[in-house]
Amino acid sequence: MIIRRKREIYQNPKFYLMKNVMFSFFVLLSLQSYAQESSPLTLWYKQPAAEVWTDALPIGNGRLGAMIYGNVENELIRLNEHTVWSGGPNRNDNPDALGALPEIRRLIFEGKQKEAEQLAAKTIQSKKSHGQKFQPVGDLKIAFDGHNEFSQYRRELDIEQAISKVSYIVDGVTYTREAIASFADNVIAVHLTASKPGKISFTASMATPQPNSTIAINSENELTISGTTTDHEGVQGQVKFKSLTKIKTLGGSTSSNDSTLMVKDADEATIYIAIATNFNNYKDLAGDENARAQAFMAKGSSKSYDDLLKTNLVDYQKYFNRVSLDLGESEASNVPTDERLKNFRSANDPQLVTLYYQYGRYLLISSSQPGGQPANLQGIWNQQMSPPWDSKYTININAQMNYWPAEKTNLPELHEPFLKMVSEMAEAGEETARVMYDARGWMAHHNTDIWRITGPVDAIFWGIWSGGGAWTSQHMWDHFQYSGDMDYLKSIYPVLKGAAMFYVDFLVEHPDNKWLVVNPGTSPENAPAAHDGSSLDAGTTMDNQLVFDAFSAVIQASEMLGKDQSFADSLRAMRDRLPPMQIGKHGQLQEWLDDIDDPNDHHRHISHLYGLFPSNQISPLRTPELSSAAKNTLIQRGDVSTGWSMGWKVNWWARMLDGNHAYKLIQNQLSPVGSNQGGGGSYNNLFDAHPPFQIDGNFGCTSGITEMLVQSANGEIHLLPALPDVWQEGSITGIRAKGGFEVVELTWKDGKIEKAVIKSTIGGNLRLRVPNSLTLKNEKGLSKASGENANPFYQVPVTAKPIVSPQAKIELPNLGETSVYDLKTEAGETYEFMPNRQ
Ligand code: FUC
Repeated sequence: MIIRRKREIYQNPKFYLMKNVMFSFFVLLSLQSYAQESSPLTLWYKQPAAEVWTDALPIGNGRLGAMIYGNVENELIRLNEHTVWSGGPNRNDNPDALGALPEIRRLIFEGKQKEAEQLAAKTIQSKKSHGQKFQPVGDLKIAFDGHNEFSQYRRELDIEQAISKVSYIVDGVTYTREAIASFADNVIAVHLTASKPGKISFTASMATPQPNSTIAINSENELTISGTTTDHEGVQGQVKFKSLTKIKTLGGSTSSNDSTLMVKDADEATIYIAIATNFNNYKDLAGDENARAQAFMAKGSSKSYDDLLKTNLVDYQKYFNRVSLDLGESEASNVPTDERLKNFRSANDPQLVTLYYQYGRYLLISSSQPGGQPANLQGIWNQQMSPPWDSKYTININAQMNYWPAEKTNLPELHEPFLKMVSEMAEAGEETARVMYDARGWMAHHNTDIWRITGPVDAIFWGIWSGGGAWTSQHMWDHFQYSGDMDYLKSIYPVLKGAAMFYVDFLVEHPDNKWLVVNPGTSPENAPAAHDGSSLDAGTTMDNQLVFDAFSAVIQASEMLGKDQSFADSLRAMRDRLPPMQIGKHGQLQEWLDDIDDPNDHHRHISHLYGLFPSNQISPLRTPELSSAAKNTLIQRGDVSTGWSMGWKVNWWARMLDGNHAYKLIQNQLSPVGSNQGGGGSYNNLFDAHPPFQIDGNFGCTSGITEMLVQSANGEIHLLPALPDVWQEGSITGIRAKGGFEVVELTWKDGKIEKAVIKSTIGGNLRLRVPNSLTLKNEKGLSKASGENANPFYQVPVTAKPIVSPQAKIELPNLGETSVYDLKTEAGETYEFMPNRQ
């Protein structure tokens, strides 16, 4: 409270004099109780980030990103803008694919995968760009002469308010710095204050790793970086960017030289940063970066920091406050975040889980805003000209994982940049489907970038995967299923249909068993030893699951829209001819068509469990044998893995209804990087560590924690499906479920529901599975569930019966008791459920 009161007073200029007198008093008070007074949803540290980027703290507004180091004497703020990418509009298809396709298919069907791979390397692998690079803009450096000796240092990121703060004392003066990324005005604002007047003196300068750039001071006395991004793999760098930095002070004086702005003896100062590019869309770079940056700066800098802050709180909390999570408190939360991370495995610190959970939502709000680019491999935060994997969009898992929390954690608007990218890939990928595979519809390989390339990326081992269209378009289907918005379904139907259409032409009949299979296909990034290390195969389990989903979405959509019936019928017939899932001799879910999985394979990708999550083709309740096989596979692969793979595993164990195992993975993920014998973990700023930093694991874990508490994928809403022993009491609010439902509140005690409040936005049958028997408060109508769920958003396509190896030992899941109810709901009504204590 003290911190917030301080700001209210501070915001009003009338109080300025009074402020100076009272400020020291407040600061003294507040510093003493800082740890207790700040929101529990705060990352905080006792030391600056110094040189370590993954110690710095991220802010962003979906277009601009900044990493704030909190260094006392030499503050460093590393800047990003969402469209600063190397290269320019380009395609990377390889038209030689088409001629070689029959031969590659024949070789694979004959078991000559290695030969097929060699031929595909020559003919399918791209001879052009393998994707462009997301690049940094540069650094703002702020030097504070004489601040080398300081005390009472604290650095924090308050994710409830989206403010980064630094405070410390030098010579009896308390200095504070706050920074925000304004959503409404598209500037980053850094606000510098001191507890005594006239104490703010610093010099500000810029640096950039961009080679084609200049740094200067313009006629407005703004620090500028003007540049053009670099060429890469034969594609000319064409993104022009402009960064403007302006300083406004209260009191004191400002001056400048060629490349530095100086502030002397001011009472306070605000630094405004605006960045813009010429990027209009993936085909068009005709924008005017100078005019744009100037317009952002003019608007942003016309407002005081406090005005920007006030608006920002509203804009940010509009999203953030929709969900709250309470898993209890403990003493373990009283130390800085980096120490909590070290202690987490041995301490009971449920608030670190809630912090990490909400941090996933904070990061999505900060890196993905409507109209902007989707969060890439590093969200929107990157300091390197050549970041790992170009910080682009790997669409065989990583980019999708970024958006797993979007619908369920009540941020559906933030899904938009990704969904827009899917429609753009659908445009670009039509040519790829036609030129490379003579197929209608559209497809994408395993990576894309800001130019929406859909041709193969990287060596053929990785690049040949063809499921990018099938998987990413499921996000559109999901977005529809959560809202039930029929207009939206109409608008995306062509994209869904195009993704399915590709397979109508691309599937081929397997010569032995007559199944329809993807050939050449892969199970992303893995290869069975039996194929001489070649990843190429026909009818891999994940490919079959993806085609199943691509077809099923169109079949259901065509029913709902009452159109394309004969096309849907043809998809039904083809869907029936896909290979069923198979359970192999080790009791595993087979990754390949043949029973050749190695039970000692610990590969991070377990792509054939796509069917368990994010898809719903496998479930302990509906397909118990397959679920047991999936469990055996998960156990054989082991827990140790890269960060994103841990994030996926949290979701898998949640879907397996095993909360304790899911929690074990959370423990792994919330461990300092390096402590999981070769696996991933977290950096001090709670960024997910592959390692290196990849943001997908943050988002994956936020999704997984939600899946432990609320699921709606399997034909019903399941409350508390995978509660671990450590979270026997808690509450969550605002979680969305398919079919337009919102779990407005869910409170539990001793692992049983105390109260559940569910809102229906579009009506329809609510089928509810819960751990304890419930009654409906003040109302009638709750009945034991019977038959199929009549709600159209809860129709789960029937998974074919698996083929089971005679050697497989399968132990069927032993599931806890649950009650299942049906309730007919009305649009706009809210229903409250209480324990049935009779
Ligand atoms: C895939 C993964 C890697 C990494 C990269 C971005 O290639 O196999 O682990 O996540 O994407």
